[in-house]
Amino acid sequence: MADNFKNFIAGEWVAPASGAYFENRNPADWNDVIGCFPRSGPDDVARAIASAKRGFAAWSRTPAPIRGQVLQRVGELLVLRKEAIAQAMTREMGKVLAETRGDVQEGIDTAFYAASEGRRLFGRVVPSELRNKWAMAYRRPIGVAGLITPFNFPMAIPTWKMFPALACGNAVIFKPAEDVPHTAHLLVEILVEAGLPPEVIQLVHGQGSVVGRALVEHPDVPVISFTGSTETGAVIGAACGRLHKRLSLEMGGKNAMIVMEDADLDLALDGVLWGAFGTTGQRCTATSRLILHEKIHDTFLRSVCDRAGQLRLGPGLDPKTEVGPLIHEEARKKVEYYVGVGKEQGASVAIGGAEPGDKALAAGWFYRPTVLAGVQPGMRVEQEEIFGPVLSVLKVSDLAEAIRVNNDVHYGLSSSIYTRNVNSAFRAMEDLDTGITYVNAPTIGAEAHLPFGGVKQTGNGHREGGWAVYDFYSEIKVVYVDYSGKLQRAQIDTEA
Ligand code: UN1
Repeated sequence: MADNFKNFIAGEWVAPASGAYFENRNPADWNDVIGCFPRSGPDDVARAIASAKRGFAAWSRTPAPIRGQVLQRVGELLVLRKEAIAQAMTREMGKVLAETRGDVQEGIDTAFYAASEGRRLFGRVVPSELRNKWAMAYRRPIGVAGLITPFNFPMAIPTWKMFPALACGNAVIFKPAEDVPHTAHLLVEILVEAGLPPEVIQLVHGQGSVVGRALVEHPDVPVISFTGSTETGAVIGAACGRLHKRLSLEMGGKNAMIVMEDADLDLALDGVLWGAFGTTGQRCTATSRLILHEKIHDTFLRSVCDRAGQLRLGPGLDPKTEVGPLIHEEARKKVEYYVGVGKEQGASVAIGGAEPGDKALAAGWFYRPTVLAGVQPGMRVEQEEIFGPVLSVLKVSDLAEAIRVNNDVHYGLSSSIYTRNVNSAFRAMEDLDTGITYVNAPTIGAEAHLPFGGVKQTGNGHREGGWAVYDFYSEIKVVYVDYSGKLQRAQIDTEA
C-alpha cells in the first residue's frame, strides 16, 4: 500500500475533507506507485484561504529583512536536501537526475535572491514640486496569493512564484500539478522547518478544475500566478478579469533556433539536441522549431538526425539515460497525434516518430526523439505547442526570412540564433519577437536572477524571476508628507 500524503492547511498536515485520494505514479515505470495525494475540494480550499488570511495579517507586518532570513534558511535546507529531492523528483516527473538537480538548484538560487531582496525591496523618494514636502513610493504586501504550477519544473517554478511572494509579505496557497505532488510536499516541509509561520503557507493538492478553480474564483485571493497551457490560462484570465484580480500568466511557446550559414555548426548541433530533447521537450522554452539557412540545411539536418537517433532513452534515475519518458499517457498520445498531423500536412519523419519498441521501456511513456523535415510555415507542427521530443525543421534563404518565420506564430517566449556575424546577432536580438533571445546558445537555460517570460500569447505582460517579479507581488503606495504647516495646492502653489 502506498502512503497517503496530506495537505498542509491551517498549520497542520491534514487529510482532505472528502477522504478521496489520487495516485502519483512514476512515468518511467507506471507500476511504481509513489504515493496517494489528497483529491481536495472547495471545503479544503476555503479552510486554506481563511487560514492564509490570518497568516497574512502577521507575516505582512514582519519586517522584510526578517522574512528574508526565513528564506535564507529555506535555501540552506534545499542545499542540504538537494540530492534527495532530485531523486524524488526524477521518480515522479521522469527527467534525468542532472536535470532534476538543476531544477532544485534553481530553487536554491531563487531562495538566496529572495532572501537578499528582503533587505532591498526598494521604493523611491522623489522631489516634490512644493517646498517643505516629501513625496515617496514604497511597497506593501497585497494579501493571499494563489499559485498554480505545472509538472515540468516541480521545484523551480513553484519557487519562482512562492519565494518572491513571501519576501514581499504575502501569504501563499500552493496548488501543484497533480503529476508532481511529492516534490511540492518536500518543499512545504522545508518551509515549515525553516520557521515560516505555519499559516503563511498552505498546500492544497488536487485537480486544477476543482482546487485551481476554487482559488481563482474566491474573492479573498487577490493574486493569482499560473504557469501552464494557453487554453487554461485563457479561462483563468477571464475569471480574474471579472473579479479584478492581479494575474501573472506564463503559457505556451513555439521556440525556434535559427542556424545561419556562418555558424559554428558543432556548437549549434550540441545546442539543438539539448534545446529540443532535454527534459524530453517538456519545457515552455524547448526548441521546437529549427530554422536552417539553405546553405547548411541538408548537412546540418543529417547531423541532427544522426545524433538524435543515438540519444539513450531510459529511466531518469539511470546515469546512462539522456532522455526520460513523457509525463503521462495523454502526453505521449498528443505527441503521436502531432507526428500524424505533420505527416498528413506534408512533413516527413527524418528520425524517430515512434515509441522505442524496447521491452525494458514498455512500462513507461517513452517516445523516440523525433525530427520532422520539410516543415513549411503555417503547418500545425510549426504553429502549435506539442510539449514533447519533436523538432520541426524549416529551410530559409536569409536572415530576414528566418526572423519572419520565427515571428509568425502566436507565441513569443524564447528564440535563439547561431551565427558568427555580429551584425546578424544584433539584428536578430532586435527583431526576434520573444521575451528571451539567446545568441549562440539554445532556447533553454534562463537564469533565476533575470526576468523570465514571453510576449504575445505566451503571457500577459508580467515576468517571473529577477527583480521584475517583485513588482508583481507588491502594491505600490504613495505617501506625501507636507511639513510646511500651511495648505499647499499641487499644480497651483508651485511658483519659484
Ligand atoms: C520552462 O521552460 O518551462 O530556462 C521553464 C530554462 C529553465 C526554466 C524553464 N531555467 O530552461
